[in-house]
Amino acid sequence: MSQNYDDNNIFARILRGEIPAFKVYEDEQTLAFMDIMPQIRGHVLVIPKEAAVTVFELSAEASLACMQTVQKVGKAIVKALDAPGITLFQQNGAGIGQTVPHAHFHLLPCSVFALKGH
Ligand code: DGP
Repeated sequence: MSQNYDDNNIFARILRGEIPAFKVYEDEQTLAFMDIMPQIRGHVLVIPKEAAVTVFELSAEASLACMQTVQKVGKAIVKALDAPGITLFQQNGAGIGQTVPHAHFHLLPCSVFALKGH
């Protein structure tokens, strides 16, 4: 478990089934679900089951598992929405805007420049 990991963060609670989420994919090491505050229709989050606040603490195995899930889910989003592609981004550190202290990857079926705030 990474240092300073808060076991009660919202994604840890989703992983334990304490809070509902619209799940789109799950395997032994990862979970993908719809973002509750989508930047655009089809905004999905991929998270590791491993307890890590940022990617800096993520093990090599969990990192690989996350990327494999990003590939699977990203392709499925493109197909389902007939999207032109996927923007993949993720934030590490509350100081730059990470709001949930469990590592996560955002998948968005649009250009990053089409997002709110740009
Ligand atoms: P970030 O700002 O990069 O830490 O992104 C956190 C994302 O998590 C943000 O887009 C909103 C989403 N989110 C926060 N709470 C919940 C929740 O309870 N359920 C779901 N599905 N998404 C959440």
